[in-house]
Amino acid sequence: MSACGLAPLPADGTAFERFAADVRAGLGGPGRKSLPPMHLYDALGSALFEAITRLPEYGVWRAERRVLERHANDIAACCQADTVIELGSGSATKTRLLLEASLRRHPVSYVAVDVSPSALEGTRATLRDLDGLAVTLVEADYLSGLERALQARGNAGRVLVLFLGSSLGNYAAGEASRWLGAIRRSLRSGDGLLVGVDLDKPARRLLSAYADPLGVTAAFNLNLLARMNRELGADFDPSSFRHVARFDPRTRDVEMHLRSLRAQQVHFARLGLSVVLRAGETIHTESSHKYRTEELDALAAGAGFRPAGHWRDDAWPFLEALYTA
Ligand code: AVI
Repeated sequence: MSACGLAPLPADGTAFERFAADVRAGLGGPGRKSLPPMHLYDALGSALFEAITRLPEYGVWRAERRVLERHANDIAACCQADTVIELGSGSATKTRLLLEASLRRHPVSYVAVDVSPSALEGTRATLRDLDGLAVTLVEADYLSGLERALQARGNAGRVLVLFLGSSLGNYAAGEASRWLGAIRRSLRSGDGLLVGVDLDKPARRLLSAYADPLGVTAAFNLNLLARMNRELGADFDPSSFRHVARFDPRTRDVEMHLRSLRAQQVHFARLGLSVVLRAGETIHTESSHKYRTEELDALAAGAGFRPAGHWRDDAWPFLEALYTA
């Protein structure tokens, strides 16, 4: 503990500055309160997300694992990548299936990019015993991590970028196309991009995935308040908020919010910031878009990618799509 009784500042000053700036922008102004979903993933948030992937109601993770269990060999054959760069590697359990299939063909290096050091530790542990795989871990946000990984690629070889787990769904529509454009501009012709997205499905199934009966997703969401207390010196009382999941069939987004159960004022000791919440007011913490296949193809084409393969899970509709730069 430091002299003021707060936990020490995070070692990475830029991560702290980014969190502080996002809180000022998202909670300090007069409009709808909102925080970027990347801040859900501190060490505890990453562990809670791992728990979510094991919930029977959250079909997303298992659907992608089934696709990779069935089709990793075909995907590896289509890509022929020498270097695999994964954005948001998490526990890398599913990635391992693809790396094993690639290593059966030729040597591969793997670069994992994640904002969470604990997630990168999980990546390392999962891949520790994969013979012949050179692993590099990059603790960074996706774009700067991708740039760092590509700087090290040298002249030869083909790169495959992995963006799995429906992480693209956490970007707003305009942001998703800008993001795919940024990836495309950083790649060379012939490189690949493998994207996994959750597909549209009935609201009932989606809502039970994002408001599970055990309350694991609620804890994942409420942990953001606890994180602001720990890192920014805020005085949120998490018991005066409720996790809310809503599905909007027009946008095909599942939205997560934290609803304030009473009128309250929250103070951030480290930011010199006070935030007023009305009873019933919400903080939007995540949108999870549910794609259609043609929608993803159009987005990728708009960014300059050509389609190279589609693999689907039908039990929990999910799409793994390969594109070539
Ligand atoms: C990481 N991301 C794709 C997950 C999703 O489904 O949008 C995060 C998540 N939020 C609630 N449950 C899982």
